Amino acid sequence: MRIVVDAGDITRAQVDAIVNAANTGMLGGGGVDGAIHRAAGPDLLEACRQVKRVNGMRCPTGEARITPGFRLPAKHVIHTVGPIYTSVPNPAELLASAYRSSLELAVANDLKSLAFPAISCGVYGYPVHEAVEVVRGVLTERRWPLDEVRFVLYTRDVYEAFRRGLQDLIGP
Ligand code: AR6
Repeated sequence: MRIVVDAGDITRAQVDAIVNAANTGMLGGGGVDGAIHRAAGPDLLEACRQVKRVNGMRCPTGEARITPGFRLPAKHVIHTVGPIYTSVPNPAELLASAYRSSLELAVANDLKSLAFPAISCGVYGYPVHEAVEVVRGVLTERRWPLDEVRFVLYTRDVYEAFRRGLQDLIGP
């Protein structure tokens, strides 16, 4: 599996699925979530509304759900919810679970390429250097039967932290 770290806007990524850093209600928001909904068009919101709610949540923290990508170049969106860093006793476990659930859902749907943003590293306040260590752990905990996992990072500091932190895993 090739691991790629790119700077840029994830809504333009040409992969089988892009991952959205959503919230448990899954009806849109700011940051990367807002950008993905704008680029995909209104059908994405409707598809999210159709996702079954359990205990009032469409996607509990650490889990993932899949929808079509509609107007995006990516055929699918995998919505996951990372932890609010200071609101839970076990943020690393929940962040790992968000990445792992997204990868597992991609595999279960026979997808081959996936692009992630820096989940929880925006308004949810996860320190980026700690987040990169969590990402490393999930990427290396098992063999993932995918062709490519890409990280598309929007700000320079986050991009550089991912590049440095995943240096030895990044393919040619
Ligand atoms: N492409 C790639 N990354 C982006 C883009 C983009 N177009 N736009 C922003 N980012 P955030 P969170 C980066 O706040 O911390 C939403 O309101 C951004 O710079 O989007 O998981 C949801 O609805 C940052 O590095 O997600 C939730 O309520 C990273 O994406 C809440 O925010 C994640 O920042 C989730 O918070």
